[in-house]
Amino acid sequence: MVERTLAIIKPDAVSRNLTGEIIKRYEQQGFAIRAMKKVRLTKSQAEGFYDVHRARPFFGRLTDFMAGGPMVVLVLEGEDAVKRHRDLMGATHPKEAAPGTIRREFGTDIEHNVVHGSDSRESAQFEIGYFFSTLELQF
Ligand code: IDP
Ligand code: MG
Repeated sequence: MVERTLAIIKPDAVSRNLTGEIIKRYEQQGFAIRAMKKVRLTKSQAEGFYDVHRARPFFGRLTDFMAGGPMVVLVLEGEDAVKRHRDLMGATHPKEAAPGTIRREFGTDIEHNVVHGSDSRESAQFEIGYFFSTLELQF
């Protein structure tokens, strides 16, 4: 089934000039980029995005990091996009991520793992709406 998912090139990757390298991989895997922009979140906007993790011990560090610099957010579309994108990203901890995945190749540690991807169709819908208006998703 053709579906959409949200990808984020996180602030660590943007500051390390990895944006182009990562976008190239999305395109090489056949995803259509339906929307894309560069944004910098406030602390409270980062907290809203990661609301499901509010009770976790790493929530403060995670949201400081995500608000710490600009990021690139994209809507990727394709067959089975949510899972295919998660497979391309690799496991949360870069050391546990499979060879060839984005996190394995570029991630530093569990807190600086270069990319985000929605983990279900439901979270994709919430996350896409968090960053993009209907008007920005019209093509
Ligand atoms: P995911 O990004 O692979 O979906 P989640 O469990 O949703 O992983 O966690 C969101 C983000 O929070 C991760 O990408 C990572 O940056 C950070 N994180 C997750 N677990 C830990 C942890 O145990 N310690 C520190 N940071 C964590
Ligand atoms: Mg997640």
